[in-house]
Amino acid sequence: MCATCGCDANGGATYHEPGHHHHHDGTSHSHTHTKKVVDVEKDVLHENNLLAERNRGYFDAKNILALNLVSSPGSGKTTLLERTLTDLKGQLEFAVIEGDQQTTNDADRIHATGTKVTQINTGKGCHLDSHMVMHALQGMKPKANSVLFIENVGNLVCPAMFDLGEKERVVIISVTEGDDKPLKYPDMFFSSTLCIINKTDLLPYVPFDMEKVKANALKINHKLEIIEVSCTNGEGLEQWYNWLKAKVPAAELA
Ligand SMILES: Nc1nc2c(ncn2[C@@H]2O[C@H](COP(=O)(O)OP(=O)(O)O)[C@@H](O)[C@H]2O)c(=O)[nH]1
Ligand SMILES: [Mg+2]
Repeated sequence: MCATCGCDANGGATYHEPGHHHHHDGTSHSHTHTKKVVDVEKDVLHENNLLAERNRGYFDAKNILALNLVSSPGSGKTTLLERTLTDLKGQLEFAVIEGDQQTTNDADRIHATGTKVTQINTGKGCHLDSHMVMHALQGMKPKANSVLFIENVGNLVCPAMFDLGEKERVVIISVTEGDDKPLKYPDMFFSSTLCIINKTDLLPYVPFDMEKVKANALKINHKLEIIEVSCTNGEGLEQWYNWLKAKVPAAELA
């Protein structure tokens, strides 16, 4: 349960039972609940958005390409970063902020690649927010003209609402998660500019319709770019690296 964004409250939620059609009567009871939650959410998000703009100004001034990596737990965010940081070493300057509820496991994995990394533990929090990122930046001072990856807490819901000041949001799903995820978690796919579909090496073993997941994702966000990769066998990674390099101003490429 999330202690910071109020996502355990039922405001705005609708309930569906298969085979049953509900008629909402709009009683004052349900209205009161909805109003309360929306107000709280507005305050939290307003403060977050102000600090996100501050972070964005910092990134712009230092010409830092900040990317917010979002996904469910285990889709391969850290593995993708490990591959990327290793394969592009010497070509681009990198820094990483790792978000997890507990442990420094991911930061340790990134550190092993020789990349500057800061771990943020959110405790009971289910997402990173712009305030946490601001503090991490103050400590780590990423270099000008670098690429900053921010690996968010594994969760396809709450991180969608929290702008961190990033330039782009990259959503990662893996083929073991099912091809209906874009429809179930539309906010995440709507707010991202790139969708990476990982673990294509497992396609022979799982029922996952690649064309269907793409159609579902594009139904939510018709501008979404999609790249299929396998971090295990390296398939498709070149396309991801090209996408990344194209986002960095040409003069900064080594
Ligand atoms: N088969 C396969 N496994 C992968 C791939 N990428 C990551 N994994 C595995 O998926 C698990 C979760 O990866 P991790 O990077 O920790 O995911 P995160 O929670 O999103 O950071 C690990 O056991 C990885 O080795 C892939 O392309 N193919
Ligand atoms: Mg991770």
